[in-house]
Amino acid sequence: MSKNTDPHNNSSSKVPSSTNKQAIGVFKKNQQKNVSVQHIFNAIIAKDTTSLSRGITLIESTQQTHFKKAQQLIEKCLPYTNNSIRIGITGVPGVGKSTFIEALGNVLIEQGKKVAVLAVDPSSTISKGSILGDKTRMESLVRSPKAFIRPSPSGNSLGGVAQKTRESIILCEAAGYDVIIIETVGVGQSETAVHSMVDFFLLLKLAGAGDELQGIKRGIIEMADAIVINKADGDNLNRAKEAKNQFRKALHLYPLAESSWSPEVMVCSALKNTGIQEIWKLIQKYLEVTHKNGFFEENRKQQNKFWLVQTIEEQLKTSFYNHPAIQSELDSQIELVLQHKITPFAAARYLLNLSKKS
Ligand SMILES: Nc1nc2c(ncn2[C@@H]2O[C@H](COP(=O)(O)OP(=O)(O)O)[C@@H](O)[C@H]2O)c(=O)[nH]1
Ligand SMILES: [Mg+2]
Repeated sequence: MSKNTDPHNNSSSKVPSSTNKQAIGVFKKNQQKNVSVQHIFNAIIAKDTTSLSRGITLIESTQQTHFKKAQQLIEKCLPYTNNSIRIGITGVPGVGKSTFIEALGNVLIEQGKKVAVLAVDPSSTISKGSILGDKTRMESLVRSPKAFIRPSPSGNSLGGVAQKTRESIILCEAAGYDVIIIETVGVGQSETAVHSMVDFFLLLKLAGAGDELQGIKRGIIEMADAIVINKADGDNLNRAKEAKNQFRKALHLYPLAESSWSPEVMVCSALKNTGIQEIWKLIQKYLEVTHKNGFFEENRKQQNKFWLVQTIEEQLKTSFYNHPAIQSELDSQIELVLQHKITPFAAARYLLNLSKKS
């Protein structure tokens, strides 16, 4: 606590009596704003969602003072983590992710579980929206005291946004959420980022016009623990079943994953609430298999290692580009390279050396 806001600090008693009331008012206001990390932590552990939101806001903040507080908060929460199931959901906009999360979330809540939903949406800065902006699709989850829904943070880089989500998971776990669902749209590398922070990765698809694997990034298929064809209802039901068979055949061509889990293909209707229970059973089966063969634990360890390296790279990049010398020299070096006066490598070396000088 800083000197000015410390109630035990003698200097506060030196405030002239005429301004005493005012000073106390200001003090109270500041105190509200600057709630201590310990206070937020205690409330998070006590399952207070307002404080959980406040903690995540600290994590998402770009202010240096908030950054320090956020790191202290995360450290305090760490011993209370690692006891949730983390599920990643990806798919193109409109495939039904939000509707699906609502349906799955309700199944979990009925079983007495608490569910948190977070989002990694690298496009939200451009669209100024969020994939969770359409909270109407999650109406009953939004209303449930057992669910916590947090829209995507905005940020300049996917790495930054993803890291904040990764840290937010820690707070959600400390607040006692049993299942954490991370939603992402298939933009850029966001699937890779989400894949590296979840235990189970689910790809939502629509039945196409036959050639099911067309237009899917190979990497996503390799990451998926399940492919679920949504909107298997009405006229679409048969096409969805056909698509399922095609995917099943295609998946046989892929080598067995490290988890030794063979990805499953299923159909569901998030809207009509069919097939959702089966998908939850599948996820439980996956957990059983991977707990037994040790992959679950090993995967989380590897993910921690990944985030360590990722964070270093992100921080190095940020501090490099924020370095005053780099900010004043970068453009002229680029110009020299464009004019063929120096090579890109020489320019890079020069700038890197420059950034090392304080
Ligand atoms: N028929 C049908 N429509 C669905 C289903 N799931 C979602 N939708 C509709 O598809 C549209 C997009 O859903 P949404 O959940 O917002 O997709 P997201 O962009 O992937 O989050 C909405 O109009 C939903 O009502 C489904 O299982 N069947
Ligand atoms: Mg959505």
